[in-house]
Amino acid sequence: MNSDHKSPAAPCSAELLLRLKEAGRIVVFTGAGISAESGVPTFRGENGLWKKFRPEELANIDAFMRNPDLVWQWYQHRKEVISSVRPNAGHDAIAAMDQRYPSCIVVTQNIDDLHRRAGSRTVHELHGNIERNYCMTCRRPATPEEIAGQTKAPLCVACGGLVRPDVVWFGELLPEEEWNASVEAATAADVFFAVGTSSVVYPAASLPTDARRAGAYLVEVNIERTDLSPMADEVLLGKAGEVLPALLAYVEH
Ligand code: BJW
Repeated sequence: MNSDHKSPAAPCSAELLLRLKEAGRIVVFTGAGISAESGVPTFRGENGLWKKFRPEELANIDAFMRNPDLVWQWYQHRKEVISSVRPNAGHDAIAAMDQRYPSCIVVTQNIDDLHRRAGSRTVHELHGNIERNYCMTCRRPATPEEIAGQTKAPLCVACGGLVRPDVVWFGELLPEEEWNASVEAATAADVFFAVGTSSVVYPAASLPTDARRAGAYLVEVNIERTDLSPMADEVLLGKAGEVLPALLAYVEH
């Protein structure tokens, strides 16, 4: 049932081709790997360039309270990286699925907005967005002008509280609406793609198996096998920016 697809002649199995030709509802669940080819480092793995810092060390509230400026600077640096890059062929192929299918919902763990920039219309961001910031005390959103050029964690102009990035750190709840919409989409999907994620961070990592249990055909796209691979119906090994465009072209030929 589970197969790693590596045939040079066809980018996927006959089963997946048929499923994709007949599918109405596609869900594409993405992680840092989808943005790697744009030049955004991943968190983990061989080329996980944030490995200088383990995400568990910086992406949590205790780290921020202990050293707000360090965590703030990490996010400012990443924001600069993100604003200097463009969506890649993987993001573009996913955006093209919006035209091909009655429903194509993107559920992303990424905070980089590259799916929307590529043109995907329905994007649920499970871990927030690096462009937004808010006051930890009064929860007022900080405007881009208020935080522009701040090299230290800024204080809220309304109440003096500490301003933090609007992202989800370890131990924090995911945004309820985005999470509920993602579970609903996953459990209604005909085909569910898990693209460029190590599938180790929960509860997001439960979506692929929830989808499969509810009847979706589960396809993993990754440069290497992960903990999810044994549960997938099909594993397409390769770069998302190569695998996804080839797959789409094959379905449309
Ligand atoms: C390519 C490629 C190419 C490369 N093409 N592929 C159940 C069991 C165990 C633990 C828990 C559990 N439930 C909750 C937990 C605790 C915790 C957790 O999961 N811990 C685990 C690490 C053990 N989860 C949480 O704390 C979550 N909250 C929560 O559960 O709340 C309830 C609660 C409340 C109170 C107490 C307890 C529970 C919140 C998790 C928040 C995660 N936040 C981060 C930071 C976001 C902001 C930011 O970006 O800074 O999210 S951490 C980081 O990991 C980030 C990512 O979104 C997330 C996932 O990483 P991702 O995207 O998979 O990236 P990588 O780098 O890991 O993988 C990249 C992959 O791409 C690799 O596989 C490569 O091979 C591949 N790749 N190039 C295709 N070109």
